[in-house]
Formats: sequence, C-alpha cells, structure tokens
Amino acid sequence: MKQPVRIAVTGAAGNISYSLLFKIAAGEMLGTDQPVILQLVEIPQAMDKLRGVAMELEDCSFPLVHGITLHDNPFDGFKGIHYAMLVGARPRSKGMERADLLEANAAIFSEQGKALNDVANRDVKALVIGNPANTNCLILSRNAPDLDPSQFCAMTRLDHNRSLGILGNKLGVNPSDIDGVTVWGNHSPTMYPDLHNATALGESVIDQIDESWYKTEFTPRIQKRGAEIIEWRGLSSAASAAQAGLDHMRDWALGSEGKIVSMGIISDGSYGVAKGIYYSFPCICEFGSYQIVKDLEVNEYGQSMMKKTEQELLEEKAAVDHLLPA
Ligand code: NAX
Repeated sequence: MKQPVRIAVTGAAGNISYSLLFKIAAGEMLGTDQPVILQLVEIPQAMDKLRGVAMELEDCSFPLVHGITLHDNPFDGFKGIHYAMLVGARPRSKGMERADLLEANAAIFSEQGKALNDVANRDVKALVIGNPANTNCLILSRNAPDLDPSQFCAMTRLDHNRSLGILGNKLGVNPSDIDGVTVWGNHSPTMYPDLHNATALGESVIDQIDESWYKTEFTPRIQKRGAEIIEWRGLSSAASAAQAGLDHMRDWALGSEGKIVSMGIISDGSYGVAKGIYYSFPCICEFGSYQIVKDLEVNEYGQSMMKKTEQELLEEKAAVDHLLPA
C-alpha cells in the first residue's frame, strides 16, 4: 500500500467541495491505490457546516481516507500538503466593483500563498478554482517565493471539458474521441475556445463545422456557460466544476496520456503571450509536470482573440500590482 498523501481543500463547506471531496475520497483523483489525508479549510464562520461535511465523509467509510482534519486558517490547514485544491474565494456581493472583488481575493490568496510557502511539502501542486482564478493564482504564486511558479495553476479545465461536451454532442461523437481543443487565456467571458487544431476520431473538426456556428454560437456559449447554468439551475456549476478540478489534478499528477488539456499556467512568453501572467495554454502532462504544446497554428482570428483575453489579464494584474510583493 502506498503512503498517504495530504490534500488540502479550501472552501470545503461550499457547493463545489460537496461534490469534490467525495470524489477525492473515492480515489477518483489520484487512483484507487492512493490513500489520502484530507485537510479541510474554511473561514471561522463556516466551521460548524464543515463539521457536518466531515461527518458525512466519515459515514461513507471510504477505505482510502486515512484521516480528516478541520482548520480555520491556512497555516494549520496546509501543513505538509502535497496537493492544494483552492476552492474558497470571496464572491461578488451586491454593489461590489470588479476592483473591490480583486482586492478582497488578493487578501485571501496572499495569505494562502504565504502559508503554502511556509508549511506545505516542497513539491506541492496547487490548483486555484476560486474566482477570479487566474489573477488569484498570480497572487498566490508571488506570495510563495520559495516555490516554483510552475507549482501553481488556475483552473480552465471546466471550460475545456464544456468545449468537449458541446462539440461532441454537435458532431455525434464521444468527448473522449476529440483531441486538440485548447481554451486560451482567462477563465472569464474573454476566453478563447480554439477548435482549429482539434480532431474528432482523427478527422479535422474545423472542416466538419460551420464557421458561423463556431463563432456566433459555440464560442459565446462556452464563454458564458457558467451564466447559462445559473439561469437554468438557479445555482452555479458545482458537480461539473468539481469534476474539472479532479481531471486537472489527476492529469497533472499522473499524466494526460498524450492528450492536450487546457491549464492556466505561468506564461513563459510562448505564443507571444506576456510573461508572468497565469494564462491558459494547451498542455500535455507527463511524469508529474506539464509542457506547453508549442507548435500549434494560430490564425489571425485566433491571435486577436488571444490578445483580447491577454489584455484582460494584464488589466487584472495592474489592478492588484500594488498588492504584489516586489
Ligand atoms: P460557495 O460559496 O458554495 O463556497 C465557497 C466556500 O468558500 C464557502 O463555504 C466559504 O465559506 C469558503 N471560503 C471563503 N473564503 C475562504 C477562505 N479565505 N478560506 C477558506 N474558505 C473560504 O461557492 P462554490 O460554488 O463552491 O464556488 C467556489 C468558487 O469557485 C467561487 O469563487 C466560484 O466563482 C468558483 N468557480 C470557479 C470555476 C472555474 O472554472 N475556475 C467554475 C465554478 C465556480 O464558479
């Protein structure tokens, strides 16, 4: 039997975590041979609710769960962790401006970055799910100078999975038969879901779809899918977000088996994207790390879409720059 790994989940009493925790505990993230210790982190006001969630986890008597601990601060909750699923964030409240939202979250992710820096395992992998995910990830990483920026990711896998699901439905193929889809940029309505290099059952996708469907139906639908879910369900995406978090971390840790996956990672300047922002790129994962797929063709339309979402991330960065450590 393998040694247990420690996984911290923040926002552990919230909606996404109510799905995520049970999947992790069942071995869906790191495999059914990998025991886990769950370190659940919440704000002090949510600790009672968290206790209830922990009781339910206990009542499932998952064989892989070798321990559950509850914490009201990241310096305790992140001790020795190998994986961090950072779900908790400050939601936008009524009358709150975008800059206020960025600032409120900057405070949360600065503290969590410092905590990861001080107490996490040196090989920790951290995935930011809480919004605005890309800029939260930037703040997190900049506050953890002893860790490498490549140890942090922002989640765009839900946008990637949504693209596979909706495209598969359109073409009448299984999502697993599609490869080469990339979601570029920010996890926001400026993201660019790129199908130009995608194949379904080995055949080019772009040759099988109508350009106007792609540009005026598919693209805005992916960009605004979160709002569409809220409109129909009355609640924001939870199970699909949990599944995406799980998929992201599983592929990062265990490999994507040669398939392209979209990950919000530190830009190294590839594809002309400004360095130093967390931007979603096409990646292949192997041996516990990711590589950007570098040789994809991007046409003029794609380049203008990529610039737009890059510009938004640069503006978000400028709004929090004064809060970032030098
Ligand atoms: P909920 O409001 O149900 O849960 C959030 C939980 O986080 C709450 O229990 C809250 O007490 C806790 N929390 C807040 N601040 C915290 C802190 N400093 N430390 C620890 N816990 C803290 O939201 P939920 O539906 O679970 O969504 C969570 C986040 O995911 C939101 O920011 C949401 O916008 C974001 N999403 C991101 C997605 C992505 O693709 N990157 C998609 C789904 C989702 O919209």
